[in-house]
Parts: sequence; C-alpha cells; structure tokens
Amino acid sequence: MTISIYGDTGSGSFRRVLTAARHMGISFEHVPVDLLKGESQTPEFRALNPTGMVPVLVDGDIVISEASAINIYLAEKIDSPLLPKGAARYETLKWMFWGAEHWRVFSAYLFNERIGKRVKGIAEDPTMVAFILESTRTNAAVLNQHLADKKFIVGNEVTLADFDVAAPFSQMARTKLPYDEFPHIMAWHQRLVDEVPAWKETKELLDQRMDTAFAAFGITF
Ligand SMILES: N[C@@H](CCC(=O)N[C@@H](CS)C(=O)NCC(=O)O)C(=O)O
Repeated sequence: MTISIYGDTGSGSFRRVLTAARHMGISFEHVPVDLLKGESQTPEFRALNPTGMVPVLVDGDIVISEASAINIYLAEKIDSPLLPKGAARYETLKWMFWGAEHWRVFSAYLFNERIGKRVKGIAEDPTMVAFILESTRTNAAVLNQHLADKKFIVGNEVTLADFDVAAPFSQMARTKLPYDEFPHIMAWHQRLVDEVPAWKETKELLDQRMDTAFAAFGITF
C-alpha cells in the first residue's frame, strides 16, 4: 500500500513531514495541494482534514493530519531513531509539544501579519507584531539557553523535535523573525542544514515555491 502525503511544498508544516519521510527513506506519493488556489478548502480535501490544512497522510484506512502526529506515525512504522526510546522519547515529545504551543504559533501569526495581509493589501497591525516579537524573543531565550551545550534539541542525535522546532526558519527570510539575535539557535539550525541533507533539500523546494508564487502577486522578498 502506497502512503500518500498531501501538501504544498511552500508550506513549512508540510516541510516537517517531507523532511522526516525523506530522512527516514520512507517512500510515499506526494499529492500536491495548491494552497494559493484554495485547494485545501474544497469539500473533498475537508473530508480528509476538516481544518482545511496540510499536511495530511493517508495510509490505507488511516488518515492523519497535524505534521507532528504524521511524523510520529512514520517514525513508529520503521522504528526510527528520530523518535528515540526511553527518556529521550519523552524529551523529544516535550519539545514537539513546546514547539506547537510556544514557538511555531508566533511564527504563523507573523507570517499572517507580514505576508498573508500583504497579499490581501492590508497593512500589518503594529500592536500584534510587537506582541508576536516579544513572545518570540521570550521563548527564543529559553531555547537558546537549552541549546548552549547541545548539538541537537535532545542531544547528539537528530530527532523529530529538531524538525518541529526548526520549522519557522522555513519562512524566516520572509517574516524577519529575530532568531539571529540568538547565537546558539543559529548555530544549531546551521548544523541541521549541514548534517541533514533532507532539511536543506526541502528548504530549496520551499523557497522556489514561495518565490514563484509570490512573484505572481508582485511580491518579492
Ligand atoms: N498545526 C498544523 C498546522 C498546519 C498549517 O498551518 N498548514 C498551513 C500551511 S503551513 C495550511 O495548510 N493552511 C491552509 C490554507 O492556507 O488554506 C500542523 O502542524 O500540521
């Protein structure tokens, strides 16, 4: 049975899954969903994921949305060290949950303020942007301290937590997230780019897709 993964290569959430699947050598069919054409909002797609968001995985009768859940499913399927055993497993899960609740959410809001609104010709809201940047810096200080003596989020080996927490770097050139104020975060992300070929490849795909798509709106970054 072929695994199908629905997504748009311009999506940072799809990139988390694409990276993990490629890194684990799992074969799958990519079903393209063009977010700019609203293809995630059709009744057919919403039957798969009522939130109207990518990525979605279909493996026979199993349908999973939410990139972290998909990645856990894939890692368990092949018993991958991306989801380690014992205490490291819970450290991995802890950072995945932290990434969702305290980290990516602000990057998603900033994307909406600085890119989503620009596409619609709406000015960004300075109060909202100030709140997002303050929250980002508060949480970045925690991550920066955590990474001061670590190669990757959980230790010496890459785990799913790295892909989840690194995801906002996908749009950093466009959103201007202030991560460059945090040297240990920047050094960790560079290690990920240098040592995980799939992370680098999927960034190239994402940038290509974003640049082409936004050029159509007359937006360059
Ligand atoms: N919490 C979800 C977030 C997924 C998400 O935000 N997907 C965005 C693209 S990055 C999306 O599909 N948006 C739908 C749209 O723009 O219509 C996950 O981790 O998978």
